[in-house]
Amino acid sequence: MKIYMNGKLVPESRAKVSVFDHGLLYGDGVFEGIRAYHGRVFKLDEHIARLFRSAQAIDLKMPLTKAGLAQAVVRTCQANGIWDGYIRLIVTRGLGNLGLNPYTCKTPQVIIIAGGIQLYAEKLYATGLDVITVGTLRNHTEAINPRIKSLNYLNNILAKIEAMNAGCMECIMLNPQGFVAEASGDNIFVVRGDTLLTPPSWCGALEGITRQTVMELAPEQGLQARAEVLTRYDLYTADEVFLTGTAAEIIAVVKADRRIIGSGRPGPVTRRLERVFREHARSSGTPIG
Ligand code: PXG
Repeated sequence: MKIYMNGKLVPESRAKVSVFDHGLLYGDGVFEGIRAYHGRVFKLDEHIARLFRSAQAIDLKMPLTKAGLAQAVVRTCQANGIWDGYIRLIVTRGLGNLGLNPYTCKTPQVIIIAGGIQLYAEKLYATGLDVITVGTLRNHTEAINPRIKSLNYLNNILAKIEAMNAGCMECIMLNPQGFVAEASGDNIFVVRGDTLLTPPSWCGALEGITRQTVMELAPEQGLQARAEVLTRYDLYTADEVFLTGTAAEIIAVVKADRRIIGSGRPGPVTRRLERVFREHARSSGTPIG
């Protein structure tokens, strides 16, 4: 595998990061997870735009332009013969010293890994997920804003640990006010009749690219979609619940806190959106060439 590192494609064995990189020392950096479907990079410009916003939010100056970065992603896919795959785009604060001060780091490191993807087992799409709401609250928006897709994922990992130890693959995180925020690595939607509801970003949700795509596809399916404040009541009383994310795409949630949601099986709206999303993903995007 060839890894893109700061303008060069290097063999995996030489793709090394310094122990003084603040990405390692402090989780100081930002990233994106992107999919390639059928020889095209899905929503590349949207991912790059979000990465630049994340970088701006942590006062990290991107060392290349959006167009330059998009080209680097495509180049990395080409070099690895990627047709269907998963791309991890990482920007670390770069080399500094052992102190916190980010301004000792002169050059951000840009790393692109284009490889395969580990997905939820197909069976889970057929049965739906069983989730719990966890005690670990989503970061307060004025502590680490969840709109920043940063390398500091401990908040999500602590939530994931609770979920795994309770025998669940995913969990629902609440924000400090008790409102539903998102899952540990996916956004959440509630289906109520012909309406899709998802928490607004100020409730602690990442502005997910898959979430946005679902909201754009909804009207063609006769569905309304909007951001709304949600509580656990809304999960327990929903017709259907599903999660969205680059890796998961769309996956049903059929149980929350041991309570059965709707029919207890992936519902018709979720199944239709899964199909429509897959068709859309496989027929759009930036050609790898
Ligand atoms: N919320 C969070 C906290 C995420 O990390 C999403 C929502 C979905 O956003 P997109 O843009 O992908 O629709 C994510 C996605 C994993 C994993 O292995 C998931 C993500 C990042 C890293 C790993 O599940 N992010």
